[in-house]
Amino acid sequence: MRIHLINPNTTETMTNTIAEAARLVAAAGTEISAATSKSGAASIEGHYDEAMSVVGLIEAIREEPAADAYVIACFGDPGLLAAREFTAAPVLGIAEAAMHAASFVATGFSVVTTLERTRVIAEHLVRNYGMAQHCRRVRAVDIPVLALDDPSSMARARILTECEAAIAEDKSGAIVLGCAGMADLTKYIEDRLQIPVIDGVAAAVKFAEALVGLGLKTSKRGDLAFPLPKIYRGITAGYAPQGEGDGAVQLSASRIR
Ligand code: 2AL
Repeated sequence: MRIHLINPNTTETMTNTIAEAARLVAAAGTEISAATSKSGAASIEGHYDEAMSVVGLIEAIREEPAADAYVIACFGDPGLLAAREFTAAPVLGIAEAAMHAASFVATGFSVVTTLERTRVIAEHLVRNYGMAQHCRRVRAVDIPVLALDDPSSMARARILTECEAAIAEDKSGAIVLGCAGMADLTKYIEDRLQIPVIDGVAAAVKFAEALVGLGLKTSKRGDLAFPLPKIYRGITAGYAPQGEGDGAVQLSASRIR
């Protein structure tokens, strides 16, 4: 099977980190392809960044209609339900996948994310996903996404300290890493703290493999049915759904490039 990973931000180096984390856990028969969004923000850290990322995300799915499943590799899970409307293949968000995985291995978990403003987005997801009973707290280290890789940000040490606080203060039994750019930190933190540390990229890949293995597709009954064909105006004109296609809806031929 092939799982197509989409980094909905436009930073290629981050896509490489994400793809590496995915390939480390993928089963022998699973091929991981990875794409960086062609439009939108260099990092997604707020509601506006998220909204602007959705067209690039849909474009990335449209370009790979043959994938067996898709993973949206950004912790805000931007455009998750829109993507599920657009294709019949399973679509996994990394926040959703990580929180569910954490709830299987601990009665309570903490999320450790990047910026303070991003913390609110994660809190909204906790509630939307029905995870409020399992998530004890969402914490932020106040490091921008693109600074995670910069040694001067001391990201590793600061994230580790926040995870220690989650264990001591929140009494959490597991940690959910709240950014796709933290995908390479799982082992580092787990080795030091000896509790389950969940990277959503890895969790989403394994859940995607399970769903494909079960032969499950996204339901096309009700609100996740393919988008209705209709007129779209302005800069979205090229994204007007034309009706059902081969796994994904056909977009208008006048698509703006
Ligand atoms: C993210 C992420 O995973 N990628 C990105 O650009 N922003 N999320 C976050 N919580 O900082």
